[in-house]
Amino acid sequence: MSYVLYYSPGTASLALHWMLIELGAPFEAVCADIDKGEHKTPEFLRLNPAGRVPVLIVDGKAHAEVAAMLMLLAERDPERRFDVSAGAPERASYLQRMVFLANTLQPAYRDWFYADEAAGPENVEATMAHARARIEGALARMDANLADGRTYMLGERLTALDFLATMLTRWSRNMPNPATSWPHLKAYVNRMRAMPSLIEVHRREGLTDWING
Ligand SMILES: N[C@@H](CCC(=O)N[C@@H](CS)C(=O)NCC(=O)O)C(=O)O
Repeated sequence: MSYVLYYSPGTASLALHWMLIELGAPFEAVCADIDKGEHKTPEFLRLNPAGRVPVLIVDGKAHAEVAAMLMLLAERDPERRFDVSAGAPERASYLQRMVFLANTLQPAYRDWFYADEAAGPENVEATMAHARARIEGALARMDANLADGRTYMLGERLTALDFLATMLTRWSRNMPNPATSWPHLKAYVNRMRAMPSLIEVHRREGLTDWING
């Protein structure tokens, strides 16, 4: 079971890159640097017509969408270490939170980082203000979820949800209110940042900020 991951440093591919390392799964990492436009080449567009990273090759077929691929990798792991299977008591929370991150928090970041996309270059300021409010609202919800003292997003077990959640907290690092402004999220982020596999993915992607606090 070998995978190929097309990634660009520090982007939406990081969660998958990190999970592949943590799983110890055999994989090849191919850099498609978005700063160099390598995600818009005809070869890359054949893999993902949307021209976005990540792309994960599974059994010879290309797939996109980081949240979906995290869940897929988790369920394909023979030991299902980070999976929350159908029928598990936390299954509904797992699905709800994964989808919340993927379709509420992540698109708000898209508006923050690609602020001319939603309403044109003349509305960048307003787009960013709205995006910031949505991001902060979502981070506040994540913080509230951790207020009962749980170690991970779903409780005491690391799941696919944590790979997505942690990556998305990282994206706020240069914002006026980074995720670490919320006390429970700060403690969570610090726990996750101590994971050797998260440190390792930063090393492999050549990233030095955020991981050291
Ligand atoms: N919905 C996609 C979004 C992926 C995405 O937006 N990737 C960004 C990097 S974080 C990208 O490829 N940006 C380059 C571009 O849009 O041109 C996912 O969750 O995988």
